[in-house]
Amino acid sequence: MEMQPVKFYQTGTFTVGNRLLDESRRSVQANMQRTNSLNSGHRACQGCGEALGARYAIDAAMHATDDRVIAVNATGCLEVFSTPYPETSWQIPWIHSLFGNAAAVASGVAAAMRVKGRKDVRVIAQGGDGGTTDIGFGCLSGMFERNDDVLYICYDNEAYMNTGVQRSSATPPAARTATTMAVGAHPGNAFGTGKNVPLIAMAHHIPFVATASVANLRDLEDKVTRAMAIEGARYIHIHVPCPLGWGSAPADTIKVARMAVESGLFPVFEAEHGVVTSRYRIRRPVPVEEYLKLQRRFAHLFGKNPDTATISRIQAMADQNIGYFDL
Ligand SMILES: Cc1ncc(C[n+]2csc(CCOP(=O)(O)OP(=O)(O)O)c2C)c(N)n1
Ligand code: SF4
Repeated sequence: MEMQPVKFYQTGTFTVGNRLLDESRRSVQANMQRTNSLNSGHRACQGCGEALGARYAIDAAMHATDDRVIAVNATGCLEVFSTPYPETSWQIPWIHSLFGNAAAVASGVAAAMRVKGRKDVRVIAQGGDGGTTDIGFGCLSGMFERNDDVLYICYDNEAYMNTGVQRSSATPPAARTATTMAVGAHPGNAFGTGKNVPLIAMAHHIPFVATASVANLRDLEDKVTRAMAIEGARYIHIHVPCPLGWGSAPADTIKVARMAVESGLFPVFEAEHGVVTSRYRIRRPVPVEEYLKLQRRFAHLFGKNPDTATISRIQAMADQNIGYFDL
């Protein structure tokens, strides 16, 4: 019988299994020995980007360290949905800090490990954008400035989701939240506010800063894996859509995340010691409109009389990112 080679298309960047690849090149999730660090049974909403990002990030960290990770978790959705006392979905040594001091607690755990001579144990701090860019910012900056041996991961869902979708300093302009209502002359969150924590982290000249998205889980795993091999302060900022707070369909989480990247609104890059060393170049550019339309938090920009002026201002922000980061 004539044999015909069969082409497999499921080994590319956008797939997660990769069982057809050589073992050394497979994703951590394709490995049957993966930790399942954030196990089933937690209470995250359907399509939660934060649960997905955390699962991939911590499994990759465990894989890279031979399962020697201690995680410190700020208050927020990730902590609340995973650990309804006395139960937990975490399969790793894990400690809940306060809302604002995860970085400081992690610095303390890292110091304790140093005193005990346990160089093999690696420490991760993690929290939402509120716990990172707002209330935890002072502790985080101190951790960077002292170059403490901690990887800090921020899961950026662009608002305080756990307490009912209040604005944070990572909430984008024009977005409707419980505290930036879609009313008045300029509905939603104000333009010209907020802060870019990855750039601020770079300004501390720490060894490694990266942004990542649940749209590209291989890239996320790769960045966490490399970060675990570096000594000193490291920061990874992961864009994680929140269907509940953004008003997007749970099934669209990856699509929404990808459009944030492909529109230029969420630049994916990495930096060492304050210098950008690589960036993801946009493959299929999309206008910001396509991204915004998928989310009810921007619904006031559309309808019978679309707010083209505001949409153009958001497009200008994306264009500025594309120019600045050379995307
Ligand atoms: C000092 C203090 N203030 C307020 C709260 C209430 N609180 C708990 S979680 C949270 C919001 C968390 O938002 P974020 O860090 O963005 O994480 P998300 O829930 O969005 O993942 C707030 C305000 C608290 N626990 N402690
Ligand atoms: S509110 Fe958002 S971040 Fe929180 S569990 Fe639901 S989808 Fe995830």
